Amino acid sequence: MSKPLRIAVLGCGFMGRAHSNAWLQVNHFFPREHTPVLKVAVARPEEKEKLEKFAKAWGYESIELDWRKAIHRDDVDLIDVCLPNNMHHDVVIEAAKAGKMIVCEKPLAMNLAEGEAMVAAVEKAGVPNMVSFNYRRVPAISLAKQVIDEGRIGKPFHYRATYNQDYTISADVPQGGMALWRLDAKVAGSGVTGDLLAHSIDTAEWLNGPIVKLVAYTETFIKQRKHAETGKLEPVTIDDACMFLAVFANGSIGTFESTRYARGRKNYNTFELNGENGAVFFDLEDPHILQYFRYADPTTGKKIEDHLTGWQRIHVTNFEHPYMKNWWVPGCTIGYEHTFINSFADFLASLEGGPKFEPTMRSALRTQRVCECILQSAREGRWVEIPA
Ligand code: SOE
Repeated sequence: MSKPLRIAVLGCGFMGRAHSNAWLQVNHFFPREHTPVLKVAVARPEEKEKLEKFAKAWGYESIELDWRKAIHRDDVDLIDVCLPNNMHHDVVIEAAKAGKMIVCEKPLAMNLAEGEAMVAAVEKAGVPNMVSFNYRRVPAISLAKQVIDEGRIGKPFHYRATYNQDYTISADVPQGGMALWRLDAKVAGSGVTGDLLAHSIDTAEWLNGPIVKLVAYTETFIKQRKHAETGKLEPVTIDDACMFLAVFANGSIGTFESTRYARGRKNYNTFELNGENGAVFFDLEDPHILQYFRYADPTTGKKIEDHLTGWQRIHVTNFEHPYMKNWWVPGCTIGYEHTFINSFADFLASLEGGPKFEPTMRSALRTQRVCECILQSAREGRWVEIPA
């Protein structure tokens, strides 16, 4: 029996669009009991015109310029937070008090203290919640998880991650405003650490278990940028680039690199895990491919005698691959927006007695903690142990 799930999406930017599309599409591909209804689109009064266009484009029933009012509407069941990071805390706490289900964009919060308060509020209210670390639901990344859990990699030695982009190289790029709030520490909390490395950490700990200690270095290449709101040249206080070394609880060691100054790299989110029996490699700029190197049989641990041993490029589009039987026929690829659809499909299934959805806000708090330790390590120039 179909059950309407009435949604308020807060924010009408890049993520507002990605989430609206996913709510509209999810039941076409993953039939669920809940039917998402785009009830109300919400933004600030200054964005009224943009919001009206957004609401029309995606078929929202109404708009609202006061987020508190939207949260307390009786005809809304779920609050979907697609707002800049400095809004997450207040909105999530209010939504939890109102007893609403919550979807929140990453990173969870501006900092650990905010994240802790948010988790306490949602757990006290007992409301279903999720944080949108959408890359877990790239089929090739889900397949990497399956390959690792099947023991095909064996004892892990090295984890290597990058998340590189190049859109802030020009000194003329301003900071702040609706388009570039990610460059303004007062709104974003941090730079590449919270924005990009949060993705890499969520993936790494999901695949390879917890990081126990790390040492980090950050750099801000351009020290002053014009602020889009004030028009004045202001200090840049985000990290433009961050690198860290990590030790995992399973004994493997890792390197992580993230920057917005890697000329030529647009969304170069990669990882490689090298173990005793095999290895996996993934690159988001080539998202349908999982590379797998098979060295030893996972059950016997014996080297596979084969003169064709080498890296396999697996085109992750077959029915037996994660999520793919709900999409097209083998060989037909899916893209960025589908990672959000796959996520909402799993979230709805979890409301209907399916497996518990991960990551919840509690799990995303762990990523927030690692980010906090990275920034602390970079500030203090030393190794930092990460509390479990
Ligand atoms: C930054 O450019 C950004 O849009 C991130 O905020 C997203 O989380 C990432 O997936 C793509 O890049």
